Amino acid sequence: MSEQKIEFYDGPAGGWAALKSVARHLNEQGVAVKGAKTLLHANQADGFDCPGCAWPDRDHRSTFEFCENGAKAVAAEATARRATPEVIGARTLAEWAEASDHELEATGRLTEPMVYDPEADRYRRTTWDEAFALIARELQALADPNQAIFYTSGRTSNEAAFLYQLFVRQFGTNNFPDCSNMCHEPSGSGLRPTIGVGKGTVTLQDFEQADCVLVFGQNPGTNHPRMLGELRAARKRGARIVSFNPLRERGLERFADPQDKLEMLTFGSAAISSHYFQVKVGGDFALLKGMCKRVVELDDEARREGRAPVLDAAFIAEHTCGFDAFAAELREQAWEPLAEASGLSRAQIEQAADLYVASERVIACWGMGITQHRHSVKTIQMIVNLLLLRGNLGRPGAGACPVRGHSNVQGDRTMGIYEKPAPAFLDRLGEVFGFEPPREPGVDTIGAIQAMLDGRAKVFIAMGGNFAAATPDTAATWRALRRCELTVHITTKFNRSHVVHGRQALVLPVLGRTEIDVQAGAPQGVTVEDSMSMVHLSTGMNAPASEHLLSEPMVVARMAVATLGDGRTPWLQLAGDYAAIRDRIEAVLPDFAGFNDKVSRPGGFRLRNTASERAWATPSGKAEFSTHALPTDGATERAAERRRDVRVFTLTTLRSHDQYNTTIYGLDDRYRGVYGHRRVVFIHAADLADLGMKAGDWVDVTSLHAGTDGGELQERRAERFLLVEYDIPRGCLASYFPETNALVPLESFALGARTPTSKAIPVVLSPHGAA
Ligand SMILES: Nc1nc2c(c(=O)[nH]1)N[C@H]1C(S)=C(S)[C@@H](COP(=O)(O)OP(=O)(O)OC[C@H]3O[C@@H](n4cnc5c(=O)[nH]c(N)nc54)[C@H](O)[C@@H]3O)O[C@H]1N2
Ligand SMILES: Nc1nc2c(c(=O)[nH]1)N[C@H]1C(S)=C(S)[C@@H](COP(=O)(O)OP(=O)(O)OC[C@H]3O[C@@H](n4cnc5c(=O)[nH]c(N)nc54)[C@H](O)[C@@H]3O)O[C@H]1N2
Ligand SMILES: [Mo]
Repeated sequence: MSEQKIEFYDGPAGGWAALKSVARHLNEQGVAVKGAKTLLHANQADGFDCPGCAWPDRDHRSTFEFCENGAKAVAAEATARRATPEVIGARTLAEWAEASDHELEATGRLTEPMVYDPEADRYRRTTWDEAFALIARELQALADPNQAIFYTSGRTSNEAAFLYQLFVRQFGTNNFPDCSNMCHEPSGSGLRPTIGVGKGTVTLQDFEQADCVLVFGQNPGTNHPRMLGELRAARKRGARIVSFNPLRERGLERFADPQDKLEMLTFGSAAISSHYFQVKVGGDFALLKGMCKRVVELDDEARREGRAPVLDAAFIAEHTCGFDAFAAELREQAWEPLAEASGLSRAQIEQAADLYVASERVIACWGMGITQHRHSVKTIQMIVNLLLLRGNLGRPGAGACPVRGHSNVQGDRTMGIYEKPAPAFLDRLGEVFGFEPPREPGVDTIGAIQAMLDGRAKVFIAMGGNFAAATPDTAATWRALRRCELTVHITTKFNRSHVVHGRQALVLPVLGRTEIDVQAGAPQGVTVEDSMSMVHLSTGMNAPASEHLLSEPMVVARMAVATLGDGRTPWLQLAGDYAAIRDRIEAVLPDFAGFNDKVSRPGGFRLRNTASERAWATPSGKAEFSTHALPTDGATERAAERRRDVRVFTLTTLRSHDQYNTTIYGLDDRYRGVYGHRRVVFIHAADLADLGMKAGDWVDVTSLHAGTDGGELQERRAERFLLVEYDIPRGCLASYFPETNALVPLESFALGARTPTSKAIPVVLSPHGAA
């Protein structure tokens, strides 16, 4: 455990500090030797896909791409610690409920299937046969298949995901909430209607050619460290890197690449961002609209003065529709409200737009700072508008780059893990497997919580993830899970979701991606799709953590056989040979033609992306400009109107450097200067002074939710947070998730995507313990 302190960090991201941190984590996990060997196989042609994030690999044959947080993810899976039934059964669940997420994670890898024993209030060892029999019994007992919910987290491989959705649809429901609902859902919802694909359009080669990269609401130093290598190379070539983030993030400022021997030996580092705009939390829509307005105005001016046009008029005419209405509305839009809502001055917005206009080839990247807002879909469409204005889509060095989180979250969606599947996909699935798939849309994450809360759903099965900790409105989610007849977790590590359980509960341990997976005597590889639509093979090389582990495809196959019988689909045969699963994937999804062959080549292949070819799969056959008025329904403003007696802030929730979503590796957040703490609130010095508080004070945080319908003001509370002075705009606060999830109202989500608004929560601070 590290010493507790708050200390400004002025070193670069990466560098020696990153190597030191990896060494410490490897030691703590007891994998110093084995772990180091494992790391050398991450993201190589014959190795496994790094479970750390969905950023693509430069070249699957290149020497090991070092990444501190990838190394931590690998070490966490390769840990020498074992959470045996004896270790877990040594405490009652009432006792485990007192343990922190960090302690649950530290128990190590699960080794055997366990079932909840209500009399003893403990988990105890069970057999796989008994576990599958229990699942089958409970599923068969349901009056309606829609009473069961099947969650997926984004580490699940294509093969496991494909079998899983097939089983669940044969069972009869589209109830597929997934982590994407809390993550990049708005990116798909925003992109599909405007450019015809719900995915990013760029590849790594585009990063080599871009002369400007815009980074909105993303912290790559922690969450996508390998992306810093691309940004650094671009910067060294002279490209502009323009960051838009309320917080000063060290990883967006300076980076020392551990791959670069000279840089390491000389303690050198490279600047990342050439420009940094500290937009206010939730201010991106206004900022982007202002940038678009400026681009249109510059073009108007250039035309008046007979200079070269600023817009790509030929592209707009040939490839887009809706431009005239869009431009007309922008010309009418006043500057003042844009400046006010973005937290930037008009001059700053104009400067950002001028940088955009001065660049020939522009990539726009974005992360959770954009997606987890009420108006995230419109904001993403405003990013598309900005790109369309100068033809920055579907040509080299330019495009849209939503940076995905989980390493196969994009692939899971491609495989059909989706509560609103396309009819054409269901038609093909039904044809290939000879059944009639359910057509009624299923529940998403918020819908699943509501269905469990009001008793419509009774069985909850999770393929990975940590539903109890990742979801909003912790109190409501826990009530929901506890109302279930049965909760089942297919998992590698013990976590909160196993402690907050249904009347009956199973914890089923599976192989991780770094482990050798032998089926029918032959080692198997799985496939994954990264953020840039590259599909490639991943083969584990460590011995399994326990002899009792099953692979994820095998768990699905055996659930299916137990529940449905094996008449229609040769479940066990498919789970015994993943190449056979890939053949079925190819039969259902035309983009996977020649799947086994293509994926056997080093580096794999890229799925077709129509937008990157300037073929627009939209109803109009063109890329669409979207005209959106500046929203006037701010949650913070609404709450402030109802509570004029207190100062209402906007809280955004983020990841620290030592966590992987709900997995807490350690208690440090090195780049933000926080050591030994997780319960912190970052706040501007002047706001501290206004409140009559000081850094180091402990506060309670209360969120205020005023619905748009004028109903009762809801309050939710999270207690005991340390105030940390930080370079963040006034009126904005930041804190870590999942500790703050209790504050996110279930009813507050992105319009058009239903992603919880965990990046903009209206809150008030009070001294800790005060009434
Ligand atoms: N090591 C590690 N890697 C990870 C993960 C992890 O937990 N740990 N998680 C994985 C997953 S699932 C995902 S989705 C990604 C997440 O990667 P990110 O998208 O980087 O996620 P966050 O940490 O939530 O940080 C979002 C950034 O947005 C900024 N921000 C907050 N609010 C706003 C806003 O209103 N506007 C703007 N412009 N910026 C804002 C924050 O200051 C922060 O820098 O990372 C993946 N990779
Ligand atoms: N307030 C707030 N809430 C958020 C966010 C936020 O920024 N703020 N971010 C949201 C985002 S972007 C996401 S993606 C979600 C994440 O939601 P989830 O994906 O549900 O959560 P994770 O923490 O990634 O899941 C970790 C667990 O997965 C299991 N696991 C790990 N590897 C494997 C494997 O190989 N196989 C199996 N079967 N299980 C495995 C382990 O038990 C581990 O404890 O959280 C969301 N919640
Ligand atoms: Mo995510």
